[in-house]
Amino acid sequence: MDRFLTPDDLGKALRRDVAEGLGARPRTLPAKWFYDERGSELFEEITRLEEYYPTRRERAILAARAPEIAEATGARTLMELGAGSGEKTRMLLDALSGTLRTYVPVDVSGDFLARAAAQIAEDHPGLRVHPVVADYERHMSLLPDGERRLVVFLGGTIGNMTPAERVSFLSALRATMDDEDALLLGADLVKDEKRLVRAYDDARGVTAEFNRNVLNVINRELGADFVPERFAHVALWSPGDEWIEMRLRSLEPQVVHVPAIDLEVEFDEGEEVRTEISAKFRRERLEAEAGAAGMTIDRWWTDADGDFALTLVRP
Ligand code: AVJ
Repeated sequence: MDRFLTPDDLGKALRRDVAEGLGARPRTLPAKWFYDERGSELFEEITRLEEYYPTRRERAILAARAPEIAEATGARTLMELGAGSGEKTRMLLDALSGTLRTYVPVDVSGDFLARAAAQIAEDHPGLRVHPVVADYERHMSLLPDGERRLVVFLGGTIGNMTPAERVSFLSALRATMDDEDALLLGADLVKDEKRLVRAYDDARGVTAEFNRNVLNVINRELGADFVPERFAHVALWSPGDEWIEMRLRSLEPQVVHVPAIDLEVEFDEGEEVRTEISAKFRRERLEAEAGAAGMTIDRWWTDADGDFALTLVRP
């Protein structure tokens, strides 16, 4: 297992993000801090909600197109960014079994990676499994290369980045790619606003709990005294940006202390913290961004309803 990120680095990054994000107005927190053990469980639960369509749609596309993906790429190395998609990974590994030699899962959580990698290795004797602990937004140039590499970035997680972040992410990835390499990218698509908002504001309140969980993470890791129930979950569509925004809205005037960074945060009643953006795409936009990063969209597959796209992007 390669490590480009220690638990200590992660702690530092959290302190920096919280100091910057809560120390200024409008208040923001990066979406990546949702995913401690509890947050990852809640996200799994979200993927099973009736309202949350992306996971099911992407899985259906993958099920239909895995043989074509194998045929088009002949991948010998499969590198998965954010290795959290167990079932989808297995579908790809099975479809690529004719050519695949090495599987490289990349994640910020070493514990999670070790468990996932051991399971994959057990289920695929003969496959070389090479887990890498890294933040793909920061360590792209350090990630291992490999012959005929297929990089997969699924789930629509690219939507958590702003347009500028997406282009720098894609450019950094492009710089590591050879002509025979490819990127398999999952992207959620622009659709009816009501369906989009429902997917991020489900009736049972699982997404609300997921959203508030970031406050538990900050309490535990930085000794803060957030009372999550004093914040309401907000999900809204921003038409100009074409993204869903999740926010936490302070239900009352309150002061929160974050001792690890010696920060005191005053919230007005109704003041909001933006906790996530989840951009939704149109084909032209993704083509333009891939183009800006020196790549082209070679294949574009959607589900029957046109809800979600799986695309093969090439240098
Ligand atoms: C895992 C980032 C793709 O943006 O849809 C689910 C996370 N947030 N519900 C998304 C999420 C609220 C999800 N991604």
